Amino acid sequence: MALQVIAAVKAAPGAPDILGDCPFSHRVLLTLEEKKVPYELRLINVADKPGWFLEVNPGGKVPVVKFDDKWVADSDVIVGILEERYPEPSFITPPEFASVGSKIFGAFVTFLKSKDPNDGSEQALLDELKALDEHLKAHGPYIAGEKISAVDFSLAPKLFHLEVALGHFKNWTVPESLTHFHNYKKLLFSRESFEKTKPSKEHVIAGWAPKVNA
Ligand SMILES: N[C@@H](CCC(=O)N[C@@H](CS)C(=O)NCC(=O)O)C(=O)O
Ligand SMILES: *[C@@H]1O[C@H](CO)[C@@H](O)[C@H](O)[C@H]1NC(C)=O
Repeated sequence: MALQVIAAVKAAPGAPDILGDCPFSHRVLLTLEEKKVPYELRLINVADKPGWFLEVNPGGKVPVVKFDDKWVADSDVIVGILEERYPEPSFITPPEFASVGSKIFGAFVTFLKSKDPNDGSEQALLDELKALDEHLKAHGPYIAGEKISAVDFSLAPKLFHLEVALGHFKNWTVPESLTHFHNYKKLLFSRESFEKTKPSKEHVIAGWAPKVNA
């Protein structure tokens, strides 16, 4: 029998007993939930990392997941192992779709931190969102078509951060005209796995505040 899987993920800022606001942690939890892998959850206060956590994971980043007796860092690596060990249901994204939407998170963070409305960062984000909308129009409703896959589980938590943080700090919303994008977002955010593993909006805002105000 396989040993228990343990997922160590970010706790909420200032609330070490509440599930936190790390999109990479969220992605791993979504994959565990969707594959129905039983797991033990451990919340890590990244402002005061416990000794055992730094011992098994000297890099100090969350998420880390314990398989058998080995702790593994990095959500890409973790998701790959989950796919190998728990192949059903398969969430393998066809390689031609694997990088769709991959520039959105970086563009979002640049725009969020920007203090100059004329630096082009809003347009750069809009361009990435439009490209995703067009992709979804041609191939949707998910990135790889009818079937949800790993790339969607990676992107969904990032889109949640984008919506919450830009709404709060910039009173900014994704244009309604990007209808395929909005449909996609609704499909993802309404999944049971997403509802169960998403951070609260307050904690997403608290997580970004120091970076926005830096
Ligand atoms: N490439 C890593 C990124 C993980 C990452 O950046 N984690 C952040 C939280 S979202 C973290 O642990 N930050 C705390 C720190 O670096 O001390 C992954 O995909 O898992
Ligand atoms: C936020 O944006 C909406 C729509 O553009 C506008 O009606 C509202 O006045 C804005 N609120 C603030 C606080 O700027």
